[in-house]
Amino acid sequence: MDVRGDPDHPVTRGFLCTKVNRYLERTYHADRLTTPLRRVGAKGEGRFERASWDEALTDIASRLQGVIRERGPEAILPYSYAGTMGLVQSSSMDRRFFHRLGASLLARTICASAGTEAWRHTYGERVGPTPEEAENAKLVLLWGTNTLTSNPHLWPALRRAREKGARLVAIDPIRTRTAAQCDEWLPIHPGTDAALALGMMHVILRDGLEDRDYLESYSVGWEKLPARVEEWTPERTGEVVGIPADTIERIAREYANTRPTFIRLNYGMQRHAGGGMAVRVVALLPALTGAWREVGGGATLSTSGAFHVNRRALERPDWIPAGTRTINMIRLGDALNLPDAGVGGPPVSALIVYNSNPAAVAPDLSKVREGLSREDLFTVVLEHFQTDTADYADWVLPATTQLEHWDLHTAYGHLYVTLNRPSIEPMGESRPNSEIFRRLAARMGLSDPELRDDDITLIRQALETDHPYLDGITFERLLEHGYLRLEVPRPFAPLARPTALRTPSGKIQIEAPALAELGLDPLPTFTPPTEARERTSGREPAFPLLLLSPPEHQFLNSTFVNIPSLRSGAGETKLLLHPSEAAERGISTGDPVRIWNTRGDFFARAIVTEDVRPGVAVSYGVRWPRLSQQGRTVNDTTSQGVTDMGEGAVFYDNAIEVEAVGAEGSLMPATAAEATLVG
Ligand SMILES: Nc1nc2c(c(=O)[nH]1)N[C@H]1C(S)=C(S)[C@@H](COP(=O)(O)OP(=O)(O)OC[C@H]3O[C@@H](n4cnc5c(=O)[nH]c(N)nc54)[C@H](O)[C@@H]3O)O[C@H]1N2
Ligand SMILES: Nc1nc2c(c(=O)[nH]1)N[C@H]1C(S)=C(S)[C@@H](COP(=O)(O)OP(=O)(O)OC[C@H]3O[C@@H](n4cnc5c(=O)[nH]c(N)nc54)[C@H](O)[C@@H]3O)O[C@H]1N2
Ligand SMILES: [Mo]
Repeated sequence: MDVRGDPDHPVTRGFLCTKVNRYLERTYHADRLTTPLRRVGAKGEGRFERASWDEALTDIASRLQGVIRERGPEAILPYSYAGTMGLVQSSSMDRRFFHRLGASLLARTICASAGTEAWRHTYGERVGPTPEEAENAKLVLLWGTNTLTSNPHLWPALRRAREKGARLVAIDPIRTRTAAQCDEWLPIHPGTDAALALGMMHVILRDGLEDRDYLESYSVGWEKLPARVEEWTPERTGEVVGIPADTIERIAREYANTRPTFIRLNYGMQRHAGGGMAVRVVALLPALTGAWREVGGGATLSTSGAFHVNRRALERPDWIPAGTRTINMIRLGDALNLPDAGVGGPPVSALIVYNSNPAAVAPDLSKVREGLSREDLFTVVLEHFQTDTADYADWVLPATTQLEHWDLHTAYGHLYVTLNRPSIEPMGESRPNSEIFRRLAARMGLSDPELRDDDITLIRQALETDHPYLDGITFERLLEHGYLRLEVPRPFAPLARPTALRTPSGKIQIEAPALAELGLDPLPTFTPPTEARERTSGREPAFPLLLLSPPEHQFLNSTFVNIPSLRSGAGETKLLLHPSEAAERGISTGDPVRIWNTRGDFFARAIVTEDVRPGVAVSYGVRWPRLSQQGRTVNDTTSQGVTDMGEGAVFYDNAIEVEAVGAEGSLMPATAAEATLVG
């Protein structure tokens, strides 16, 4: 058996990313969970015994019924995110089940909510050029995104653009592998992207390089912009963002004078306190210059707004009891430890985790572990592997992988709907998430027929909609073709002449009055990060370095971290430091270091490099605590703070200090499978 890319696919063109290339190694891994497991040791210890599905479902159903009786249904909290993003296995039967119970709602904010909100206030739904259009661009700004690692299928399009004369510029505090491949690297100070965009707007408006006709026809509030950006001279901007004034001047003029220009903005800038505003201001640049007019011009945060699948039918939000409380997933540490979950109402008494590994991916992990350790918390984890989260479960239930179940996928970088057909039988006794929730619903005596719909029925329901983009996209046609392009115009230039955007004004909102109602500035502005401090500001802060922890090339968030080939590729946890910062602390490449702040600490091996700017430290990846030195990782230092818009995570708004520590053992404990191999 083999896993390969489809050479005819217009976006992937037959190549797979580093991780999915290893999908078989993961699926057939010796550590795959194959039966339900009941905890026999202490929480977190990881000792379990095998049990039957019948025992597991009977016990879980009666425990949940007990919680509902004693505390009410809101004492149950579902916790899920992106383990799989397929609609069936991530947001269908699970939602129906929890909505029918009346469980607490989960605000799924850990990744994209700051940008989503920012875009909603500015442009409405998230659309933009895809790789198929981007190859026409003549200037590409990769703004807070490590394309070669996190979005490699865009890269071939950018290479084709470059062959046709495009210049590629990376705006990133790190010279990532992507920045190293670009024509220019702008080493921006973290959390200051809005300032850079305001500085560029200053130059563009000062020199009369804006597209007046586009602004007048398609936007509101633009006439307030010149006064707003007045103060953002290249000099002032340069001081804030840490880039020379003449570079800002040059980039702004190049941006305004080149056609088409494409900005791929992504998550880097969102993970700071002012992340929403940053996305909004950067995203307005192509409105100012009219870059949206051309094919391949504009900005892409995501294309997910184009997928108008029938989520109402899938998730049944109409079943949610009025007034049900919502818990923000990134505040799990507080939610599990505070008597009213931090939001009012009963304590969380039952936690059901699927498609997520909060004991690794959530911020402020010491709080998360403390909460998961509570003896009066009943925890169920649906998983492929014995993760850190699973170690705290009362029941671990074995789930199927993509190779073993049906699903339907939308996308956030292109416009194709994809059907996922199972190609092998479920491993052992593993079951799809959808099936586990169907069985649990039945065991709890919930009798709605909608709680019995099978996976293919769910796929059909997702596609049942009047939206023209899904016209003619049916299960049968997907069975035949595997994937289908949405019924959108080709080429896709959604904002070339935008006359009916999904914003309150129907236009591009340079001024967004709804933001004022949220206590935010309705006009473009700079919202500084919370923990970032300019070292030049005089007083020496206790935690003078900002720690960035973007995705590792070989891992997918916390997924694949236990796959031997990828583990050896990624190696030990590292900390990248600028030579000036390393010298100040007596740290050399290869030294074991401890990184800490008031929330916690973790260990890494130092790499001294000019690939990061002074004042910044970098540790790639979300690691598994149980496969890390002393069971702690970068997320022991990150905070439960939230962004200005969307209450998103601020993983990179994280001030730390670092010190060399004496020699110690391996920074990389073995997995169970590796331990078995050695003895
Ligand atoms: N290999 C791999 N690919 C992945 C993932 C993975 O874990 N591994 N995760 C997937 C997921 S869930 C997501 S959300 C995406 C994320 O993918 P990206 O959108 O690429 O986001 P990040 O990797 O979080 O950040 C990208 C870059 O932003 C930089 N950055 C940090 N702070 C700032 C800032 O303030 N300003 C600017 N301009 N840049 C900043 C970081 O140094 C980093 O190089 O990737 C997806 N793809
Ligand atoms: N410090 C720091 N922390 C971060 C980030 C960062 O950049 N820095 N990135 C953040 C981002 S962008 C994101 S999206 C989150 C991701 O957070 P999560 O959504 O938790 O992502 P993963 O760790 O990839 O996946 C969680 C688990 O889902 C399981 N899984 C996969 N498929 C299935 C399935 O079909 N059924 C079941 N039951 N389980 C399945 C996998 O085995 C895996 O253990 O992490 C965030 N955390
Ligand atoms: Mo993400």
